[in-house]
Amino acid sequence: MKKALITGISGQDGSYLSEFLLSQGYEVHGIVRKASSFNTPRLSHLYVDPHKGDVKFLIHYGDLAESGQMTHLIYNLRPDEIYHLGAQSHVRVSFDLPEYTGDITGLGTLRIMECIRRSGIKCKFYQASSSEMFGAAAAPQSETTPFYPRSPYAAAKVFAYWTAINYREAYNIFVCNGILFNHESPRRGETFVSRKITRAVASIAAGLDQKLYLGNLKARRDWGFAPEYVVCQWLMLQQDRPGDYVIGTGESHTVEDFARESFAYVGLDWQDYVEVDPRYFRPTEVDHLCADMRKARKELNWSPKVSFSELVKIMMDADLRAVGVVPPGQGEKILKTKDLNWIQGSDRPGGSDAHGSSRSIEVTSS
Ligand code: NAP
Ligand code: F7E
Repeated sequence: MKKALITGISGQDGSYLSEFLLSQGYEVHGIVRKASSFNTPRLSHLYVDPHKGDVKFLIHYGDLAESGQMTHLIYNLRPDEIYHLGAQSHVRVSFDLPEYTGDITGLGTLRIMECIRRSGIKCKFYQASSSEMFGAAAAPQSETTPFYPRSPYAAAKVFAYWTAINYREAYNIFVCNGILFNHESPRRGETFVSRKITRAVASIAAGLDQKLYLGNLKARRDWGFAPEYVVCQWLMLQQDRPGDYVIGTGESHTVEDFARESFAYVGLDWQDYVEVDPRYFRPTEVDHLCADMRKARKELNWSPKVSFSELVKIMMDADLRAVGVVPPGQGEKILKTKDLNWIQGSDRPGGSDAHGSSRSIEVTSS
């Protein structure tokens, strides 16, 4: 049985990737930060009390700022594959916490690469690189487009990208960079613009709110559906040779488009509700990201099945249910047609509860 270790397992991608790997018969280990409050709502449905035996999903405490625990874990677990998804991943926040972002998002990768090298174990490594690294480079962006980072987050990811490649070349470690464009879902963090919009529209539709305040409405992003993207992370590590891949849909839309589609889904006009608050502007913005993902199409035989307007409907249905409104249901129907039956949360195809559970995961010592 293959063993995988996931950093950032409590995040959007980590939770979907766990479910996908479990469906493939893996034993899945993940690292979570110690918090004083409940920080694993995306994982609670996967948790099985280790006392029950034959458990395939195990959580360990760790922090990307601390290499001791990571070395201990990697050396003792000897995973076949490491998916490094942990990061301070919010671009706007990185302008306020540049040093912290550099430490966790940039140096965090170096720490894990060093753990692998020094522990001497043979494992494959996935680095969660980002389209943000392209920054001001003209769209569409491919694996050969030069990077032009426009935030501390993007600069940290460029450092991590090259660090990963250096360890591949210097120490012959199987390392892949997935250069993923924006991917969203009902599990997306609530301060990223897609989820901020769908949650606000659901609240407004439920009569709980009146306005949605946003920043730059003109920024264009290539938005895809997160469960499809974690499959690519796995696919990269199943290839005969390591490589770096751009993953996206090849279509871009503005923030305004996202708001328009979301409000229209519940029969509202976005212009009646959206106001611009310049406090959400960024010191330097990334205007246009759009993937040229021909390499992934050819080598991984992958292409996305969920379109932009389908993504909006899937997220809207989930957020409407979360505030107790029966949704139009188009998103839930779409989800059933996309071969994503490995999703286990309440946002699974055919599931209809609000996402999340209040069951805490109790971490045992590792
Ligand atoms: P996310 O939801 O923000 O999850 C980030 C994860 O990293 C969380 O589990 C978080 O733990 C963990 N983390 C943060 N700081 C940590 C620390 N000091 N030590 C250990 N863990 C820490 O991000 P995501 O959307 O799943 O994205 C996964 C990865 O892909 C990230 O590296 C992100 O930068 C990258 N990426 C994302 C996208 C996208 O559109 N989603 C696109 C390209 C690249 P807590 O739950 O405790 O905060
Ligand atoms: O912003 C604009 C904002 O924060 C998208 C991360 O997963 O994807 C994500 O980074 C756009 C930007 O994502 C608001 O200025 C307008 O132009 O949802 P976002 P991001 O910055 O693209 C990349 C690929 C990653 O790697 C990152 O980890 O939307 N925008 N108004 C707003 N953005 C936010 N957050 N909030 C607003 O009110």
